[in-house]
Amino acid sequence: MTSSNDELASLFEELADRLDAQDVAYKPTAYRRAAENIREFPDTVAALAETDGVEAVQQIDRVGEAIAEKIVEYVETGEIEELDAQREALPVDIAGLTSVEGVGPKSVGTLYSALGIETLADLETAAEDGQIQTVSGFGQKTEANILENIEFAKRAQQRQLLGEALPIATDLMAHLDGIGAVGRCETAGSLRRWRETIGDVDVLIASDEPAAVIDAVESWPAVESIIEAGSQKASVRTAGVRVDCRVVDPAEFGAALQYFTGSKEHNVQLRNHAIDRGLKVNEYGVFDVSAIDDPDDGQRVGERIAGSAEPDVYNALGLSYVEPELREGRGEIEAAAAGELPNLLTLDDIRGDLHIHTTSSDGTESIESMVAAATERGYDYLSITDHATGPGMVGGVGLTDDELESQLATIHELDDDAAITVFAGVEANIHADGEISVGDELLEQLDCVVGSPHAALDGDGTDRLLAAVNNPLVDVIGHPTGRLLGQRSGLDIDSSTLATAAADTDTALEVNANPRRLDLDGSRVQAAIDAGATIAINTDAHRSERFDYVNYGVHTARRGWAQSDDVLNCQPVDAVRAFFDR
Ligand code: DGT
Ligand code: CA
Ligand code: CA
Ligand code: ZN
Repeated sequence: MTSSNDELASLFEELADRLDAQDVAYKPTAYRRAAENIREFPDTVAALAETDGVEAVQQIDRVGEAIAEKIVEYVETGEIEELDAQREALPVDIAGLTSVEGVGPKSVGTLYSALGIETLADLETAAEDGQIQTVSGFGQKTEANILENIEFAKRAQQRQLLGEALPIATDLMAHLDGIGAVGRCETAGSLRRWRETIGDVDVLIASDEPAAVIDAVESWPAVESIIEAGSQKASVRTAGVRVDCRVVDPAEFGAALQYFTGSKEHNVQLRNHAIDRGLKVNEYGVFDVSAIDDPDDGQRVGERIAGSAEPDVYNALGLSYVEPELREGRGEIEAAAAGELPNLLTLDDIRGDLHIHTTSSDGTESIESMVAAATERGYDYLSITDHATGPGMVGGVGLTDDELESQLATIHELDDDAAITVFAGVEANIHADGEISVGDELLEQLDCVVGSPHAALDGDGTDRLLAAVNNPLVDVIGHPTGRLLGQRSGLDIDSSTLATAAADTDTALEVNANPRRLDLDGSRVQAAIDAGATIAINTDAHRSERFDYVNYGVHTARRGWAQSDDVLNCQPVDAVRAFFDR
Protein backbone atom coordinates (compact mmCIF):
# COMPACT_ATOMS: atom_id res chain seq x y z
CA MET A 1 0.00 0.00 0.00
CA THR A 2 1.28 3.45 -0.86
CA SER A 3 2.08 5.61 2.15
CA SER A 4 0.09 8.78 2.58
CA ASN A 5 1.81 12.15 2.67
CA ASP A 6 0.93 12.32 6.32
CA GLU A 7 2.77 9.08 7.13
CA LEU A 8 5.78 10.12 5.11
CA ALA A 9 5.89 13.53 6.77
CA SER A 10 5.66 11.92 10.21
CA LEU A 11 8.79 9.87 9.49
CA PHE A 12 10.82 13.00 8.80
CA GLU A 13 9.38 14.68 11.86
CA GLU A 14 10.42 11.69 13.94
CA LEU A 15 13.89 11.88 12.44
CA ALA A 16 14.02 15.60 13.23
CA ASP A 17 12.98 14.94 16.84
CA ARG A 18 15.57 12.20 17.27
CA LEU A 19 18.37 14.36 15.88
CA ASP A 20 17.20 17.24 18.08
CA ALA A 21 17.31 14.93 21.09
CA GLN A 22 20.99 14.36 20.33
CA ASP A 23 21.71 18.05 19.87
CA VAL A 24 22.41 17.81 16.15
CA ALA A 25 22.26 21.30 14.62
CA TYR A 26 20.42 22.53 11.46
CA LYS A 27 19.29 19.14 10.13
CA PRO A 28 16.17 18.93 12.32
CA THR A 29 14.85 22.25 10.99
CA ALA A 30 15.48 21.14 7.42
CA TYR A 31 13.60 17.88 7.99
CA ARG A 32 10.68 19.61 9.66
CA ARG A 33 10.26 22.12 6.84
CA ALA A 34 10.42 19.36 4.27
CA ALA A 35 7.86 17.37 6.28
CA GLU A 36 5.45 20.28 6.32
CA ASN A 37 5.61 20.62 2.54
CA ILE A 38 5.31 16.87 2.02
CA ARG A 39 2.18 16.84 4.14
CA GLU A 40 0.60 19.68 2.17
CA PHE A 41 1.71 18.48 -1.28
CA PRO A 42 -1.41 18.10 -3.48
CA ASP A 43 -0.40 14.71 -4.95
CA THR A 44 0.72 11.52 -3.25
CA VAL A 45 4.46 11.94 -2.78
CA ALA A 46 5.12 8.20 -2.41
CA ALA A 47 3.43 7.50 -5.74
CA LEU A 48 5.46 10.24 -7.37
CA ALA A 49 8.67 8.79 -5.92
CA GLU A 50 7.73 5.35 -7.12
CA THR A 51 7.01 6.31 -10.70
CA ASP A 52 9.33 9.27 -11.32
CA GLY A 53 12.16 8.90 -8.79
CA VAL A 54 14.49 11.21 -6.90
CA GLU A 55 14.52 14.15 -9.26
CA ALA A 56 10.72 14.43 -9.48
CA VAL A 57 10.40 14.47 -5.70
CA GLN A 58 12.77 17.45 -5.54
CA GLN A 59 10.09 19.68 -7.08
CA ILE A 60 8.59 19.78 -3.57
CA ASP A 61 9.64 22.96 -1.85
CA ARG A 62 12.50 22.41 0.65
CA VAL A 63 13.03 18.82 -0.45
CA GLY A 64 16.64 18.58 -1.63
CA GLU A 65 18.48 15.62 -3.06
CA ALA A 66 19.34 14.02 0.29
CA ILE A 67 15.74 14.05 1.49
CA ALA A 68 14.41 12.99 -1.91
CA GLU A 69 16.73 9.96 -1.79
CA LYS A 70 15.35 9.00 1.60
CA ILE A 71 11.79 9.20 0.27
CA VAL A 72 12.68 6.90 -2.61
CA GLU A 73 14.55 4.60 -0.22
CA TYR A 74 11.45 4.37 1.95
CA VAL A 75 9.13 3.71 -0.98
CA GLU A 76 11.44 0.98 -2.31
CA THR A 77 12.47 -0.73 0.95
CA GLY A 78 9.90 0.33 3.54
CA GLU A 79 12.73 1.71 5.66
CA ILE A 80 14.95 4.75 6.04
CA GLU A 81 18.37 3.57 7.16
CA GLU A 82 19.26 6.77 8.97
CA LEU A 83 15.99 6.70 10.91
CA ASP A 84 16.56 3.06 11.92
CA ALA A 85 20.05 3.95 13.10
CA GLN A 86 18.68 6.84 15.15
CA ARG A 87 15.99 4.61 16.65
CA GLU A 88 18.73 2.24 17.78
CA ALA A 89 20.95 5.00 19.13
CA LEU A 90 18.10 6.43 21.19
CA PRO A 91 15.62 3.62 21.93
CA VAL A 92 12.83 5.81 23.26
CA ASP A 93 9.13 6.32 22.42
CA ILE A 94 9.84 9.81 21.17
CA ALA A 95 6.32 10.52 19.90
CA GLY A 96 4.79 9.46 23.22
CA LEU A 97 7.27 11.39 25.36
CA THR A 98 7.12 14.59 23.33
CA SER A 99 3.31 14.45 23.41
CA VAL A 100 3.63 15.58 27.02
CA GLU A 101 3.30 19.36 26.98
CA GLY A 102 6.60 20.91 28.08
CA VAL A 103 8.69 17.88 27.09
CA GLY A 104 10.56 18.57 23.86
CA PRO A 105 13.02 16.33 21.99
CA LYS A 106 16.00 17.85 23.82
CA SER A 107 14.45 17.00 27.20
CA VAL A 108 13.87 13.47 25.96
CA GLY A 109 17.58 13.15 25.13
CA THR A 110 18.63 14.53 28.51
CA LEU A 111 16.20 12.37 30.47
CA TYR A 112 17.31 9.26 28.61
CA SER A 113 21.00 9.92 29.35
CA ALA A 114 20.40 10.85 32.98
CA LEU A 115 17.65 8.43 34.02
CA GLY A 116 17.21 5.96 31.15
CA ILE A 117 13.62 7.13 30.52
CA GLU A 118 12.25 5.38 27.42
CA THR A 119 8.45 5.44 27.72
CA LEU A 120 5.59 7.50 29.11
CA ALA A 121 5.30 5.00 31.96
CA ASP A 122 9.03 5.51 32.81
CA LEU A 123 8.50 9.26 32.75
CA GLU A 124 5.52 9.06 35.07
CA THR A 125 7.34 6.83 37.57
CA ALA A 126 10.42 9.08 37.57
CA ALA A 127 8.27 12.18 38.12
CA GLU A 128 6.33 10.52 40.93
CA ASP A 129 9.60 9.45 42.59
CA GLY A 130 10.97 12.99 42.42
CA GLN A 131 13.86 11.97 40.17
CA ILE A 132 13.22 14.48 37.38
CA GLN A 133 14.02 17.48 39.55
CA THR A 134 17.47 16.03 40.27
CA VAL A 135 18.45 16.30 36.59
CA SER A 136 20.26 19.51 35.71
CA GLY A 137 17.98 21.92 33.86
CA PHE A 138 14.82 20.39 35.38
CA GLY A 139 13.42 22.02 38.52
CA GLN A 140 10.66 21.11 40.90
CA LYS A 141 8.21 23.15 38.88
CA THR A 142 9.03 21.32 35.63
CA GLU A 143 8.55 18.02 37.39
CA ALA A 144 5.15 19.10 38.72
CA ASN A 145 4.16 20.28 35.22
CA ILE A 146 5.19 16.97 33.69
CA LEU A 147 3.09 15.06 36.22
CA GLU A 148 0.12 17.26 35.49
CA ASN A 149 0.41 17.07 31.69
CA ILE A 150 1.16 13.36 31.47
CA GLU A 151 -2.49 12.48 32.18
CA PHE A 152 -3.62 14.47 29.17
CA ALA A 153 -0.97 12.81 26.98
CA LYS A 154 -1.96 9.33 28.14
CA ARG A 155 -5.62 9.95 27.43
CA ALA A 156 -4.85 11.54 24.05
CA GLN A 157 -2.81 8.50 22.99
CA GLN A 158 -5.88 6.32 23.32
CA ARG A 159 -8.20 8.51 21.28
CA GLN A 160 -8.36 9.14 17.53
CA LEU A 161 -9.22 12.36 15.75
CA LEU A 162 -12.77 12.49 14.42
CA GLY A 163 -11.17 13.63 11.17
CA GLU A 164 -9.28 10.32 10.95
CA ALA A 165 -12.07 8.05 12.18
CA LEU A 166 -14.89 9.45 10.05
CA PRO A 167 -13.39 8.51 6.65
CA ILE A 168 -12.79 4.99 7.99
CA ALA A 169 -16.42 4.67 9.10
CA THR A 170 -17.61 6.03 5.76
CA ASP A 171 -15.53 3.43 3.93
CA LEU A 172 -17.02 0.61 6.02
CA MET A 173 -20.57 1.88 5.43
CA ALA A 174 -19.94 1.94 1.67
CA HIS A 175 -18.65 -1.64 1.85
CA LEU A 176 -21.70 -2.83 3.83
CA ASP A 177 -24.06 -0.94 1.56
CA GLY A 178 -23.40 -3.45 -1.20
CA ILE A 179 -24.27 -6.51 0.93
CA GLY A 180 -27.73 -8.06 0.51
CA ALA A 181 -28.15 -9.07 4.16
CA VAL A 182 -27.57 -5.51 5.38
CA GLY A 183 -30.68 -3.45 6.06
CA ARG A 184 -30.36 -0.06 7.70
CA CYS A 185 -26.82 0.78 8.70
CA GLU A 186 -25.74 3.78 10.80
CA THR A 187 -22.77 4.91 12.84
CA ALA A 188 -23.46 5.36 16.55
CA GLY A 189 -21.38 6.42 19.59
CA SER A 190 -19.19 9.49 19.83
CA LEU A 191 -18.66 9.55 16.06
CA ARG A 192 -22.38 10.11 15.42
CA ARG A 193 -22.35 12.84 18.08
CA TRP A 194 -19.43 14.45 16.19
CA ARG A 195 -17.21 14.44 19.27
CA GLU A 196 -13.79 15.79 18.27
CA THR A 197 -11.98 12.64 19.36
CA ILE A 198 -13.17 9.06 19.22
CA GLY A 199 -12.37 6.13 21.52
CA ASP A 200 -13.74 3.60 19.04
CA VAL A 201 -16.08 3.60 16.06
CA ASP A 202 -19.52 2.07 16.64
CA VAL A 203 -21.64 0.83 13.75
CA LEU A 204 -25.16 -0.63 13.93
CA ILE A 205 -26.68 -2.83 11.25
CA ALA A 206 -30.31 -3.93 11.02
CA SER A 207 -30.59 -7.47 9.65
CA ASP A 208 -32.39 -10.80 9.98
CA GLU A 209 -29.24 -12.59 8.85
CA PRO A 210 -26.57 -11.65 11.41
CA ALA A 211 -24.11 -14.35 10.33
CA ALA A 212 -23.97 -12.97 6.80
CA VAL A 213 -23.42 -9.46 8.16
CA ILE A 214 -20.58 -10.58 10.45
CA ASP A 215 -18.95 -12.30 7.45
CA ALA A 216 -19.29 -9.08 5.48
CA VAL A 217 -17.60 -7.06 8.24
CA GLU A 218 -14.72 -9.54 8.34
CA SER A 219 -14.32 -9.28 4.58
CA TRP A 220 -14.03 -5.48 4.64
CA PRO A 221 -10.72 -4.94 2.80
CA ALA A 222 -9.47 -2.41 5.37
CA VAL A 223 -9.49 -4.95 8.24
CA GLU A 224 -6.01 -5.39 9.74
CA SER A 225 -6.99 -7.68 12.58
CA ILE A 226 -10.14 -9.18 14.05
CA ILE A 227 -10.37 -8.43 17.78
CA GLU A 228 -13.44 -10.59 18.33
CA ALA A 229 -16.29 -11.99 16.26
CA GLY A 230 -19.49 -13.42 17.73
CA SER A 231 -22.94 -14.17 16.37
CA GLN A 232 -24.27 -10.59 16.64
CA LYS A 233 -21.13 -8.51 17.08
CA ALA A 234 -17.70 -8.11 15.50
CA SER A 235 -14.84 -5.86 16.55
CA VAL A 236 -12.03 -5.24 14.12
CA ARG A 237 -9.00 -2.99 13.96
CA THR A 238 -7.88 -0.82 11.05
CA ALA A 239 -5.36 2.03 10.89
CA GLY A 240 -5.09 2.00 14.69
CA VAL A 241 -8.86 2.38 15.13
CA ARG A 242 -11.14 -0.15 16.79
CA VAL A 243 -14.47 -0.61 15.01
CA ASP A 244 -17.38 -2.25 16.88
CA CYS A 245 -20.18 -3.56 14.67
CA ARG A 246 -23.46 -4.80 16.12
CA VAL A 247 -26.28 -6.51 14.29
CA VAL A 248 -29.77 -5.83 15.63
CA ASP A 249 -33.35 -6.88 14.90
CA PRO A 250 -34.92 -4.35 12.47
CA ALA A 251 -37.89 -3.95 14.86
CA GLU A 252 -35.45 -2.73 17.52
CA PHE A 253 -33.06 -0.75 15.33
CA GLY A 254 -34.24 2.70 16.43
CA ALA A 255 -33.96 1.87 20.12
CA ALA A 256 -30.52 0.32 19.63
CA LEU A 257 -29.37 3.35 17.64
CA GLN A 258 -30.58 5.63 20.42
CA TYR A 259 -28.87 3.53 23.11
CA PHE A 260 -25.52 3.07 21.35
CA THR A 261 -25.29 6.70 20.26
CA GLY A 262 -25.05 7.75 23.90
CA SER A 263 -23.66 9.69 25.52
CA LYS A 264 -23.76 7.74 28.72
CA GLU A 265 -24.89 10.90 30.58
CA HIS A 266 -27.67 11.50 28.07
CA ASN A 267 -28.87 7.89 28.36
CA VAL A 268 -28.91 8.00 32.16
CA GLN A 269 -31.03 11.17 32.09
CA LEU A 270 -33.32 9.69 29.46
CA ARG A 271 -33.83 6.52 31.49
CA ASN A 272 -34.74 8.56 34.59
CA HIS A 273 -37.11 10.69 32.54
CA ALA A 274 -38.83 7.46 31.38
CA ILE A 275 -39.08 5.97 34.88
CA ASP A 276 -40.79 9.16 36.08
CA ARG A 277 -43.50 8.47 33.47
CA GLY A 278 -44.04 4.77 34.16
CA LEU A 279 -42.05 3.87 31.03
CA LYS A 280 -38.92 1.82 30.47
CA VAL A 281 -36.35 2.58 27.79
CA ASN A 282 -33.44 0.39 26.79
CA GLU A 283 -31.63 -0.79 23.68
CA TYR A 284 -34.67 -2.94 22.70
CA GLY A 285 -37.39 -0.32 22.80
CA VAL A 286 -39.65 1.89 24.89
CA PHE A 287 -42.06 -0.14 27.01
CA ASP A 288 -45.15 0.85 28.95
CA VAL A 289 -44.60 -0.94 32.27
CA SER A 290 -47.42 0.73 34.23
CA ALA A 291 -49.31 -2.61 34.51
CA ILE A 292 -46.18 -4.62 35.36
CA ASP A 293 -45.26 -5.59 38.93
CA ASP A 294 -41.48 -5.70 38.40
CA PRO A 295 -40.31 -3.67 35.38
CA ASP A 296 -36.73 -4.83 36.03
CA ASP A 297 -37.69 -8.47 35.51
CA GLY A 298 -36.34 -8.87 31.97
CA GLN A 299 -35.47 -6.55 29.07
CA ARG A 300 -38.56 -6.74 26.89
CA VAL A 301 -41.34 -6.36 29.47
CA GLY A 302 -44.70 -4.62 29.24
CA GLU A 303 -46.14 -3.19 26.04
CA ARG A 304 -43.66 -2.02 23.41
CA ILE A 305 -44.58 1.51 22.30
CA ALA A 306 -41.47 2.34 20.21
CA GLY A 307 -38.48 0.48 18.77
CA SER A 308 -37.92 0.46 15.02
CA ALA A 309 -37.43 4.21 14.45
CA GLU A 310 -35.28 6.46 16.62
CA PRO A 311 -37.54 9.57 16.58
CA ASP A 312 -40.37 7.38 17.95
CA VAL A 313 -38.22 6.55 20.97
CA TYR A 314 -38.07 10.24 21.91
CA ASN A 315 -41.67 10.95 20.99
CA ALA A 316 -42.95 7.99 23.03
CA LEU A 317 -41.23 9.57 26.03
CA GLY A 318 -42.98 12.89 25.44
CA LEU A 319 -39.86 14.50 23.96
CA SER A 320 -39.15 16.12 20.64
CA TYR A 321 -36.36 14.48 18.64
CA VAL A 322 -32.90 15.29 20.02
CA GLU A 323 -30.16 15.60 17.37
CA PRO A 324 -27.11 13.41 18.17
CA GLU A 325 -24.79 16.42 18.60
CA LEU A 326 -26.92 17.62 21.52
CA ARG A 327 -26.81 14.35 23.45
CA GLU A 328 -24.19 15.26 26.04
CA GLY A 329 -26.37 15.72 29.11
CA ARG A 330 -26.13 19.52 28.95
CA GLY A 331 -29.83 20.31 29.36
CA GLU A 332 -31.17 18.75 26.16
CA ILE A 333 -33.75 16.46 27.86
CA GLU A 334 -35.37 19.38 29.73
CA ALA A 335 -35.35 21.46 26.53
CA ALA A 336 -36.86 18.57 24.53
CA ALA A 337 -39.59 18.12 27.16
CA ALA A 338 -40.40 21.83 27.01
CA GLY A 339 -40.29 21.89 23.19
CA GLU A 340 -37.42 24.38 23.39
CA LEU A 341 -34.62 22.65 21.52
CA PRO A 342 -32.64 24.92 19.20
CA ASN A 343 -33.25 24.81 15.47
CA LEU A 344 -29.65 23.81 14.68
CA LEU A 345 -27.85 25.28 11.71
CA THR A 346 -26.96 23.01 8.76
CA LEU A 347 -24.18 22.99 6.20
CA ASP A 348 -26.52 24.64 3.68
CA ASP A 349 -26.76 27.72 5.91
CA ILE A 350 -23.06 28.55 5.42
CA ARG A 351 -22.60 31.42 2.94
CA GLY A 352 -18.87 32.02 3.00
CA ASP A 353 -15.53 31.52 4.74
CA LEU A 354 -13.87 34.32 6.71
CA HIS A 355 -10.44 32.82 7.40
CA ILE A 356 -8.30 31.26 4.65
CA HIS A 357 -4.69 31.42 3.38
CA THR A 358 -3.06 31.75 -0.03
CA THR A 359 0.47 31.54 -1.48
CA SER A 360 1.03 35.06 -0.12
CA SER A 361 1.66 33.37 3.23
CA ASP A 362 1.70 29.60 3.78
CA GLY A 363 -1.18 28.52 1.54
CA THR A 364 -0.58 26.53 -1.63
CA GLU A 365 -3.02 28.29 -4.00
CA SER A 366 -3.32 31.82 -5.36
CA ILE A 367 -6.00 34.25 -4.26
CA GLU A 368 -7.72 33.82 -7.64
CA SER A 369 -7.77 30.07 -7.28
CA MET A 370 -9.26 30.21 -3.77
CA VAL A 371 -11.90 32.71 -4.93
CA ALA A 372 -12.79 30.48 -7.89
CA ALA A 373 -13.20 27.49 -5.58
CA ALA A 374 -15.39 29.47 -3.17
CA THR A 375 -17.53 30.62 -6.11
CA GLU A 376 -17.80 27.01 -7.30
CA ARG A 377 -19.09 25.98 -3.85
CA GLY A 378 -21.86 28.55 -4.15
CA TYR A 379 -20.49 30.88 -1.48
CA ASP A 380 -21.48 34.55 -1.47
CA TYR A 381 -18.20 35.81 0.01
CA LEU A 382 -14.66 34.93 1.02
CA SER A 383 -12.17 36.70 3.30
CA ILE A 384 -8.51 36.48 2.32
CA THR A 385 -6.65 36.37 5.64
CA ASP A 386 -3.02 35.57 5.07
CA HIS A 387 -0.68 35.55 8.03
CA ALA A 388 1.05 38.71 9.12
CA THR A 389 4.67 38.24 10.19
CA GLY A 390 5.20 37.57 13.85
CA PRO A 391 5.92 34.98 16.53
CA GLY A 392 4.85 31.46 15.69
CA MET A 393 5.42 32.10 11.95
CA VAL A 394 8.24 29.74 11.04
CA GLY A 395 10.69 30.39 8.24
CA GLY A 396 9.73 33.90 7.25
CA VAL A 397 6.08 33.05 6.52
CA GLY A 398 3.80 36.05 6.80
CA LEU A 399 3.30 39.48 5.25
CA THR A 400 4.77 42.75 6.43
CA ASP A 401 2.49 45.75 6.73
CA ASP A 402 3.75 47.05 3.37
CA GLU A 403 3.04 43.74 1.67
CA LEU A 404 -0.40 43.60 3.25
CA GLU A 405 -1.16 47.07 1.96
CA SER A 406 -0.34 46.12 -1.60
CA GLN A 407 -2.28 42.85 -1.26
CA LEU A 408 -5.26 44.88 -0.09
CA ALA A 409 -5.23 46.89 -3.30
CA THR A 410 -5.00 43.68 -5.35
CA ILE A 411 -7.93 42.13 -3.51
CA HIS A 412 -10.13 45.18 -3.92
CA GLU A 413 -9.42 45.14 -7.67
CA LEU A 414 -10.19 41.43 -7.80
CA ASP A 415 -13.39 42.01 -5.83
CA ASP A 416 -14.65 44.34 -8.56
CA ASP A 417 -14.44 41.54 -11.14
CA ALA A 418 -15.31 38.52 -9.02
CA ALA A 419 -18.78 36.98 -8.95
CA ILE A 420 -18.65 36.87 -5.15
CA THR A 421 -17.56 39.41 -2.55
CA VAL A 422 -13.88 39.16 -1.66
CA PHE A 423 -12.98 40.73 1.66
CA ALA A 424 -9.42 41.93 2.21
CA GLY A 425 -8.23 40.66 5.55
CA VAL A 426 -5.36 39.44 7.63
CA GLU A 427 -4.70 36.87 10.29
CA ALA A 428 -2.70 38.79 12.85
CA ASN A 429 -1.03 37.32 15.91
CA ILE A 430 -2.37 38.14 19.36
CA HIS A 431 0.83 38.53 21.39
CA ALA A 432 1.03 37.25 24.97
CA ASP A 433 0.26 40.79 26.21
CA GLY A 434 -2.84 41.05 23.99
CA GLU A 435 -1.24 43.40 21.46
CA ILE A 436 -1.91 42.77 17.75
CA SER A 437 1.00 42.16 15.37
CA VAL A 438 -0.15 44.61 12.67
CA GLY A 439 -0.21 48.41 12.76
CA ASP A 440 -3.54 50.15 13.49
CA GLU A 441 -3.39 52.28 10.36
CA LEU A 442 -3.40 49.17 8.21
CA LEU A 443 -5.95 47.29 10.33
CA GLU A 444 -8.33 50.18 9.78
CA GLN A 445 -8.14 49.78 6.01
CA LEU A 446 -8.74 46.02 6.02
CA ASP A 447 -12.28 44.64 5.83
CA CYS A 448 -11.75 41.63 8.05
CA VAL A 449 -9.20 41.31 10.84
CA VAL A 450 -8.79 37.87 12.36
CA GLY A 451 -6.68 37.93 15.52
CA SER A 452 -5.35 34.55 16.66
CA PRO A 453 -2.94 33.31 19.33
CA HIS A 454 -0.06 31.36 17.73
CA ALA A 455 2.65 31.12 20.40
CA ALA A 456 2.95 31.03 24.20
CA LEU A 457 -0.09 28.78 24.33
CA ASP A 458 -0.23 27.75 27.95
CA GLY A 459 -1.73 29.11 31.11
CA ASP A 460 -4.74 31.37 31.37
CA GLY A 461 -5.43 33.29 28.16
CA THR A 462 -8.59 35.13 29.17
CA ASP A 463 -6.98 38.58 29.64
CA ARG A 464 -4.91 38.16 26.52
CA LEU A 465 -7.96 37.41 24.37
CA LEU A 466 -10.05 40.05 26.16
CA ALA A 467 -7.52 42.66 25.08
CA ALA A 468 -7.96 41.59 21.47
CA VAL A 469 -11.76 41.41 21.76
CA ASN A 470 -11.79 44.94 23.16
CA ASN A 471 -9.61 46.18 20.31
CA PRO A 472 -12.17 47.83 18.00
CA LEU A 473 -10.12 46.88 14.94
CA VAL A 474 -10.35 43.12 15.54
CA ASP A 475 -13.38 41.43 13.95
CA VAL A 476 -12.85 37.72 14.62
CA ILE A 477 -10.85 35.79 17.23
CA GLY A 478 -9.32 32.83 15.36
CA HIS A 479 -8.85 29.41 17.03
CA PRO A 480 -9.21 31.05 20.45
CA THR A 481 -7.50 28.47 22.67
CA GLY A 482 -4.86 27.44 20.14
CA ARG A 483 -5.27 23.81 21.10
CA LEU A 484 -4.05 21.01 18.86
CA LEU A 485 -5.98 17.82 19.56
CA GLY A 486 -3.77 15.14 21.04
CA GLN A 487 -0.80 17.52 21.09
CA ARG A 488 -1.46 20.50 23.28
CA SER A 489 -4.40 21.62 25.35
CA GLY A 490 -3.98 25.30 24.48
CA LEU A 491 -4.91 28.34 26.55
CA ASP A 492 -7.34 28.12 29.44
CA ILE A 493 -10.11 30.62 28.81
CA ASP A 494 -13.17 31.71 30.72
CA SER A 495 -15.63 31.31 27.85
CA SER A 496 -18.49 33.31 29.39
CA THR A 497 -16.34 36.31 30.29
CA LEU A 498 -14.79 36.32 26.84
CA ALA A 499 -18.15 35.85 25.12
CA THR A 500 -19.82 38.65 27.08
CA ALA A 501 -17.09 41.05 25.95
CA ALA A 502 -17.28 39.70 22.39
CA ALA A 503 -21.03 40.31 22.34
CA ASP A 504 -20.53 43.88 23.61
CA THR A 505 -17.88 44.74 21.02
CA ASP A 506 -19.29 42.85 18.00
CA THR A 507 -16.32 40.53 17.76
CA ALA A 508 -17.00 37.03 16.45
CA LEU A 509 -15.50 33.96 18.12
CA GLU A 510 -14.29 31.34 15.69
CA VAL A 511 -15.01 27.66 15.46
CA ASN A 512 -11.90 26.69 13.54
CA ALA A 513 -13.11 23.76 11.44
CA ASN A 514 -9.74 22.09 10.96
CA PRO A 515 -10.23 18.62 12.51
CA ARG A 516 -6.94 18.99 14.40
CA ARG A 517 -8.33 22.10 16.12
CA LEU A 518 -12.16 22.27 16.37
CA ASP A 519 -11.55 25.32 18.51
CA LEU A 520 -13.87 26.61 20.03
CA ASP A 521 -15.32 23.24 20.97
CA GLY A 522 -19.01 22.45 21.52
CA SER A 523 -19.33 23.35 25.18
CA ARG A 524 -17.47 26.64 24.67
CA VAL A 525 -19.74 27.49 21.74
CA GLN A 526 -22.73 26.84 23.99
CA ALA A 527 -21.32 29.18 26.65
CA ALA A 528 -20.56 31.82 24.01
CA ILE A 529 -24.07 31.69 22.56
CA ASP A 530 -25.62 31.81 26.03
CA ALA A 531 -23.68 35.03 26.61
CA GLY A 532 -25.01 36.45 23.33
CA ALA A 533 -21.82 36.24 21.27
CA THR A 534 -21.62 35.71 17.52
CA ILE A 535 -19.81 32.63 16.20
CA ALA A 536 -17.86 32.37 12.92
CA ILE A 537 -17.25 28.93 11.38
CA ASN A 538 -14.04 29.08 9.34
CA THR A 539 -11.85 26.45 7.72
CA ASP A 540 -8.46 28.22 7.90
CA ALA A 541 -7.96 26.46 4.52
CA HIS A 542 -4.42 26.50 3.14
CA ARG A 543 -5.74 25.04 -0.15
CA SER A 544 -9.21 24.98 -1.66
CA GLU A 545 -9.79 21.26 -1.07
CA ARG A 546 -9.83 22.10 2.64
CA PHE A 547 -13.02 24.15 2.27
CA ASP A 548 -14.62 20.74 2.90
CA TYR A 549 -13.53 20.99 6.54
CA VAL A 550 -16.44 23.37 7.04
CA ASN A 551 -18.63 20.34 7.76
CA TYR A 552 -16.61 19.56 10.91
CA GLY A 553 -17.07 23.18 12.00
CA VAL A 554 -20.82 23.10 11.40
CA HIS A 555 -21.25 19.94 13.47
CA THR A 556 -19.04 21.31 16.24
CA ALA A 557 -21.20 24.45 16.35
CA ARG A 558 -24.27 22.20 16.46
CA ARG A 559 -22.72 20.54 19.52
CA GLY A 560 -22.81 24.06 20.98
CA TRP A 561 -26.55 24.45 20.19
CA ALA A 562 -25.87 27.00 17.43
CA GLN A 563 -28.67 28.23 15.17
CA SER A 564 -27.99 29.99 11.89
CA ASP A 565 -28.66 33.43 13.39
CA ASP A 566 -25.84 32.84 15.92
CA VAL A 567 -23.33 32.44 13.10
CA LEU A 568 -21.79 35.39 11.25
CA ASN A 569 -21.07 33.54 8.02
CA CYS A 570 -24.66 32.29 7.77
CA GLN A 571 -25.68 35.94 7.23
CA PRO A 572 -26.01 37.78 3.90
CA VAL A 573 -23.01 39.76 2.72
CA ASP A 574 -24.34 43.16 3.76
CA ALA A 575 -24.88 42.01 7.31
CA VAL A 576 -21.35 40.61 7.42
CA ARG A 577 -19.90 43.87 6.12
CA ALA A 578 -21.92 45.81 8.68
CA PHE A 579 -20.61 43.52 11.42
CA PHE A 580 -17.01 44.16 10.32
CA ASP A 581 -17.68 47.90 10.35
CA ARG A 582 -19.05 47.93 13.89
P1 DGT B 1 -15.88 6.80 22.82
O1 DGT B 1 -15.95 5.53 22.06
O2 DGT B 1 -15.06 6.71 24.05
O3 DGT B 1 -15.45 7.96 21.99
O4 DGT B 1 -17.35 7.16 23.34
P2 DGT B 1 -18.75 6.49 23.00
O5 DGT B 1 -19.80 7.43 23.48
O6 DGT B 1 -18.81 6.09 21.57
O7 DGT B 1 -18.78 5.24 23.97
P3 DGT B 1 -18.72 3.66 23.71
O8 DGT B 1 -18.13 3.30 22.40
O9 DGT B 1 -18.09 3.08 24.92
O10 DGT B 1 -20.25 3.22 23.75
C1 DGT B 1 -21.17 3.65 22.76
C2 DGT B 1 -22.44 4.09 23.41
O11 DGT B 1 -23.07 2.99 24.07
C3 DGT B 1 -22.28 5.11 24.52
O12 DGT B 1 -22.20 6.42 24.02
C4 DGT B 1 -23.54 4.90 25.31
C5 DGT B 1 -23.75 3.44 25.22
N1 DGT B 1 -23.18 2.80 26.42
C6 DGT B 1 -22.07 2.07 26.47
N2 DGT B 1 -21.84 1.64 27.72
C7 DGT B 1 -22.86 2.13 28.47
C8 DGT B 1 -23.21 2.05 29.87
O13 DGT B 1 -22.52 1.42 30.67
N3 DGT B 1 -24.33 2.71 30.26
C9 DGT B 1 -25.11 3.41 29.38
N4 DGT B 1 -26.21 4.05 29.81
N5 DGT B 1 -24.81 3.51 28.10
C10 DGT B 1 -23.70 2.88 27.65
CA1 CA C 1 -17.35 4.65 20.54
CA1 CA D 1 -17.70 0.95 21.38
ZN1 ZN E 1 -5.07 30.74 9.71
